[in-house]
Amino acid sequence: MRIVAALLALALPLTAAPAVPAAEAPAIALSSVVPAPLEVRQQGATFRLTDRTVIEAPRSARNVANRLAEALRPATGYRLPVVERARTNKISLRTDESPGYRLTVTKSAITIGARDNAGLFDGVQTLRQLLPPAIDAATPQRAAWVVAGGEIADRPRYAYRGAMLDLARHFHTPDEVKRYIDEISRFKINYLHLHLSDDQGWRVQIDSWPRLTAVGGAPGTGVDGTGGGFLTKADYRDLVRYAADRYVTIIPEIDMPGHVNAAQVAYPELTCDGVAPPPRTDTAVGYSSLCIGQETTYRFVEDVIRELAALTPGPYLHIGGDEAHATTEADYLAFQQRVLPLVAKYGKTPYGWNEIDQAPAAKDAVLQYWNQKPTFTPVHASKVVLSPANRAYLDMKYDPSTRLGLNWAGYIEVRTAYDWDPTTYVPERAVLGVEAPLWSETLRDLDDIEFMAFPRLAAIAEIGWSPRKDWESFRTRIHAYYPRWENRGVNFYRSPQVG
Ligand code: TNX
Repeated sequence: MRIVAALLALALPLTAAPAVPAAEAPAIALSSVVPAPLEVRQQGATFRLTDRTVIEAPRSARNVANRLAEALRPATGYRLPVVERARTNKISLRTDESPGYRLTVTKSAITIGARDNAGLFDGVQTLRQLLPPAIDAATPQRAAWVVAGGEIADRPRYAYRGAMLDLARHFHTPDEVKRYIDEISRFKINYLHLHLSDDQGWRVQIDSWPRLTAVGGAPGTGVDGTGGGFLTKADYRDLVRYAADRYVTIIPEIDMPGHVNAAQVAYPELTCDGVAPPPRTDTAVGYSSLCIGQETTYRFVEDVIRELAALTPGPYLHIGGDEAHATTEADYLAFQQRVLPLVAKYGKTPYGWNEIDQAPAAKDAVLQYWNQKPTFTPVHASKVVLSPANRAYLDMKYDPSTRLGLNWAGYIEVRTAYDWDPTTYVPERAVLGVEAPLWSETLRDLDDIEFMAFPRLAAIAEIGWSPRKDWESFRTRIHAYYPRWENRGVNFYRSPQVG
């Protein structure tokens, strides 16, 4: 920093300028990134991106290089060609042995090294935050595109850093989901869990049971009779690909044996009495259940799991399992004992809300802990993703004046979302990671999603990525991030706690 300041002072005219022109603002500190990087050493000369800079990458890292070029071209207006070899004035991506990624900045080059493309992509996200916020504008800007000299060696605390979107209560279009993927992947979130069915609607095409979407995805199937819609298989595959290009793995969830009213409206044979229930667009929970003793139920469940597994390159398939208040305990157990192994039969790791742990078959499953008790001891499962509702639920209001959201788990201001640790709930060895769910009862469009997600999603991302947490530091860094959201038109919440 001191060196940069000295160089700038030399470059300035001796006749006192009123202020440092914006174009010559000092480079951003390497330690200002969200989530906080593990090791940072700031030293040496800055790198300056110019109209001659090139992006150097082996063919295997072409996808990451293209993402980087796409991120930098609009605001710089530079060509930034992607090449296989370059001598100098380059941003170089290379595979090496660095766990996580290593980012090195010298006068002549920025180098990002990682073992795989996911690591390189994480390094690219860090680099984007080291350039001036103007880099996030959609049109060419006048700015000094400098990056401070030094090195960042960084890697995630947990392998799983997730976000969840509820497409069932209100449908969100593929474009909205893509915009959300763009924003969450900037914070190194690497899983997006899609809640695809609930009492109100069914949001993914299943060929063997076509009425699920014909009826359950019809217009008006959103809460209060608004919205509606569903993802065709083509839409879904396209989303999986879009996410994978940003190193985000999509996890599909079909919620059962509760939260199934929409399926039963479409197929009355999924009820015990064979009578279709009325469609529901209110927000009550816990009143519907599949018919546990009936074979049709398992034919349905297996068809759905098979078709979803075929759409899913990732390891996990989420079967819900929460709030099955209309299912007896014995029935719930019998259901999970049959259904959890079905997920494995189609090559996926079963994943469910913490209730599934009641079943011995949850032994090889991942549990998503959404309860609020400060400690949790799984009986059968050994891996847990932490989403405690009073900390990680992005649909809770920030405070009583928040226009959107619910408050059954309390109010979650940014600091409340930030100030907790997975290991106070379960031992470190049981933690697979963290996830921030966003339920959509009150959310209609992308503006609503963004307002509830940001900045809290960044807080959860830091819990998942960084071993050390410090509120004062996070507050400062996320505040400095605001202009980036502004430049991209993201409708984030300006928390009084952040300043
Ligand atoms: C509880 S948390 C639910 C959802 C609701 C959410 C609203 C969980 C596993 N189930 O059905 O949408 O509360 O905050």
